[in-house]
Amino acid sequence: MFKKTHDQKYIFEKLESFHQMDMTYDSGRILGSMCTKPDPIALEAFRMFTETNLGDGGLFKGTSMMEDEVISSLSRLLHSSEACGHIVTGGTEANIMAMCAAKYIFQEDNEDTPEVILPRTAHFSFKKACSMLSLKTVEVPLNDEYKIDTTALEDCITDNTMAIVAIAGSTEFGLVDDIHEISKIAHSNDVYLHVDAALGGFIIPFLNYRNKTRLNFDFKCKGVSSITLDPHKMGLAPVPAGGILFREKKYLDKLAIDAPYLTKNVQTTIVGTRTGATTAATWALINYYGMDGYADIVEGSINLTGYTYNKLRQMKNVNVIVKPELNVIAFNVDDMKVNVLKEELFKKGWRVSNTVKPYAIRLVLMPHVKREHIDEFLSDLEEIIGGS
Ligand code: 0PR
Repeated sequence: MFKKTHDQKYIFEKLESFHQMDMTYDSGRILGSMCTKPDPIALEAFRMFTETNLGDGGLFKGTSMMEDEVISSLSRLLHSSEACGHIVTGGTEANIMAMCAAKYIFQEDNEDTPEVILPRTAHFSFKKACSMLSLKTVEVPLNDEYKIDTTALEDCITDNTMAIVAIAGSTEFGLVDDIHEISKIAHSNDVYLHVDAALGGFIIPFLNYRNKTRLNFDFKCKGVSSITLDPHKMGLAPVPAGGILFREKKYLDKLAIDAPYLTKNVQTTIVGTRTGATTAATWALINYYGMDGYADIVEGSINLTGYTYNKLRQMKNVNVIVKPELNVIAFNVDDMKVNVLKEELFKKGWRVSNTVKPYAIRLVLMPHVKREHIDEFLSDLEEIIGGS
């Protein structure tokens, strides 16, 4: 028996008091998060694999096999039969891996500073990636719809262009760039194209499947080299679950590092020791829900987004910035500063986020947000605006 400093009762009471301070998704009050309450089946699977380590995959052969199966499923979801990649910690790590692979490819025949073309709507993880990898950023302008202006894209390409980044579900507005057109430009100029579908990757395929949208964003587009898609966003997996897929194994192989003393002597991830638990959670979710289950979940949130959008548009003095394409809505209010409105909403218990260009309140309607929460939110909003 080891000596203990405190008994279990004390430990768990303390833990409970920390937990009490947290917001919960169940409250329906978190309206600005791209994460959501993990699905029970995912949690069950997660618990089964907490001692696994994909960083030493030879010890955990079943877990490694499971990761391969998850990657194959995601590859098929994104219209490829041979894409390869990993389940990682999130969209940030996935985006850094893509930028890293693109840099190594660029450096095979160019010694100049690599340039990355990206829109200002790109997530700040690209700022991290560009800073860590010493990449120069070139900002491609947006069109009136807050999407990459494809007519301006070709002018941004130089001999030193390392990659173009396009977004399928932008952080601020949930908008999808014209990836079909961008892919054509990337392909004809022989430039690496990374699609950040951290949010949209677990939404768009299911909307397309139900014929609700016809958005081309994946490996069907010939010029797309890699895609980020996160199970811990609309995939309903617990954090930390991101996904990175490369069109061909040769791209992933650029990241290979020898680990000669381990059971698998090569690693192609940034992280060394890494859990298999989120891979198990993702495996369980994909195989449990399949296309129809996910389509139902996604449609629920998209329909609620449509409902909220229509209600907001009917409200006096409310301006919705752009018609939502996925599950994100940004709006502001005449004669009321966004930070004031955010503060008033905060006082009423709502946790919303905001966009910057233009300033607006941002709502992300994840599956934990239900119609009754939205109705209550809208009524509080009405009251705040009425009293302004
Ligand atoms: N790419 C896009 C398009 C994103 O929106 C995000 C994060 C990332 C990449 C990075 O993903 P990770 O955060 O998994 O590394 N988007 C969310 C956001 O900034 C992250 C988030 C999630 C923030 C939940 C707050 C929150 O409560 O809104």
